[in-house]
Amino acid sequence: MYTLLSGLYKYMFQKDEYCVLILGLDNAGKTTFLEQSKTRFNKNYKGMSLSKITTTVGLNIGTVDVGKARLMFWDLGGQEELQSLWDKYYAECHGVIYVIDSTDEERLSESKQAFDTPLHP
Ligand SMILES: Nc1nc2c(ncn2[C@@H]2O[C@H](COP(=O)(O)OP(=O)(O)O)[C@@H](O)[C@H]2O)c(=O)[nH]1
Ligand SMILES: [Mg+2]
Repeated sequence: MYTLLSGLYKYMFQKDEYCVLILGLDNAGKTTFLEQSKTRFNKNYKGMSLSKITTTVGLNIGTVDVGKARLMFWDLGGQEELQSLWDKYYAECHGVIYVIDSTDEERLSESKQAFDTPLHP
């Protein structure tokens, strides 16, 4: 009976959690994307002003609830030294968002290279 009730409770109230990685070169706009998503989907969240976003050091986690799903966004630093960590997180996540600065043509090939690396560790 307990299992049945707790199962029902979970079904009704618990959200399915999914981890989504946000990858891309440094300065591509990953943190901006995360802040914008939180502002749009979390009713009571007052987004931090976009001009205040500075380089992410380490890991920046943001949670967004969409319907019955809770998305946990992992915004990883894009600096070269941190890229080696990507594949560790990559193995554990449900989805990946890869951010590219389309106006930064000089770094497009660098971005492609970084994109390919964690896919073939
Ligand atoms: N014009 C413009 N600037 C952006 C956009 N997204 C990010 N930026 C700017 O690009 C810079 C780097 O953004 P940030 O989110 O810190 O990049 P991150 O290093 O990938 O987290 C910041 O100065 C942002 O304000 C965008 O869509 N349009
Ligand atoms: Mg950042």
